[in-house]
Amino acid sequence: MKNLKDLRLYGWNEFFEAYFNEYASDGLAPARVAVEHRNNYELYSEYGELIAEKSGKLFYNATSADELPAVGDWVVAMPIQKEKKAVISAVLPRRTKFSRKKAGPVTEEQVVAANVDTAFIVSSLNQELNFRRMERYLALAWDNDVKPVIVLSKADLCDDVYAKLVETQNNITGTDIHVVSALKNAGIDELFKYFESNKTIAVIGSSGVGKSTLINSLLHWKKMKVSDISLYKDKGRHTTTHRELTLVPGGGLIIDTPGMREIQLWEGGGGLSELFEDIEQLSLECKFSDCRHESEPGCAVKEAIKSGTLDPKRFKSYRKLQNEINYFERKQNVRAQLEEKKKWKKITNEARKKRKEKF
Ligand SMILES: Nc1nc2c(ncn2[C@@H]2O[C@H](COP(=O)(O)OP(=O)(O)OP(=O)(O)O)[C@@H](O)[C@H]2O)c(=O)[nH]1
Ligand SMILES: [Mg+2]
Ligand SMILES: [Zn+2]
Repeated sequence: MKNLKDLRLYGWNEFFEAYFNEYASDGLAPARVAVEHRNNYELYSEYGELIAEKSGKLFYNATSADELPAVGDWVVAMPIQKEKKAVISAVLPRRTKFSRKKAGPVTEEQVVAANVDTAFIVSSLNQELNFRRMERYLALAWDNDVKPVIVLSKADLCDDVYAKLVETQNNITGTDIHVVSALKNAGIDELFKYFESNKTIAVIGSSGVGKSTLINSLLHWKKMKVSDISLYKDKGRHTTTHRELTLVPGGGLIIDTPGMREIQLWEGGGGLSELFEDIEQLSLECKFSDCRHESEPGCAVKEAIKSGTLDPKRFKSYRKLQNEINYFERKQNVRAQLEEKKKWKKITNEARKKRKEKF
């Protein structure tokens, strides 16, 4: 790679350029995070591939994990060309991101993939399909301005593919659904229509559903590490341990992610109303504008359930998602309060110290 035109193949555009201009001084270069390891990163840059560490300043100034570089991020790097290394000094603002709640006592955002345009949400056809989980992934994508595409994998291991496809179509609306067998390279060609030069696709889904195998098939079997299925019986095993961004032949980029055992929603809002447009539409007809669809009179949602036009199961999952979003919002507030407290404690301590010095 020699000039910025090449960086465009990796997703570089005016959006990032505008932010990078603030840093554009001698010795600093834009680069995209291709691989995220535990302690360092692999970057794509004008100088080729570089192994990079975070600068101390970036690390110590970060108040939460989501401020650190994630795969797909555009970063400001100081390349050490001779050694093919670099130091990352800043993360450019993200256009979009796919994140989840990080396990731990306090809710923390973990960015699974940054600057993603489309997400392939993969479920395996040799297991029972979990539509509630698919809905959560969809809501997560919509909330983050990422276009979701449902991919049903391992068609070769399923003998009622058509029935499962119809069942999925009945449960999931508003998004494309594809059936593939990566192992047999079946249904793969149709996925290429989502790839465009400089657009990024992330592959998301539980461990073992065949995300890496799907990417291998898209890359003509040249890249990802896949393990034997027998290993999956041993619970807790993830084959893909880091997140990785690769250029796809013919244009576009793809990000492999380690399987998520559970995804938790991050940020509520728009995604839910888009996913449950029918319910939102119905609530407009409720007598009270703040109707909670519980025991209020003139509730159009309850009426629709009674008359059979709204599946009560669907209403239940709407409720569940809504509660979950509320829960995370509350948890976030607690965290904000704690941080505020900590800040004031520091200020009072310092003030006290100063006073002591005076006397
Ligand atoms: N029969 C069949 N097996 C498949 C197919 N796709 C994947 N597999 C197998 O399923 C197992 C898991 O595949 P992976 O691609 O590693 O799954 P993954 O989703 O990347 O898993 P993690 O990296 O742990 O999140 C491997 O043994 C694959 O060979 C398929 O289309 N058909
Ligand atoms: Mg994998
Ligand atoms: Zn109502």
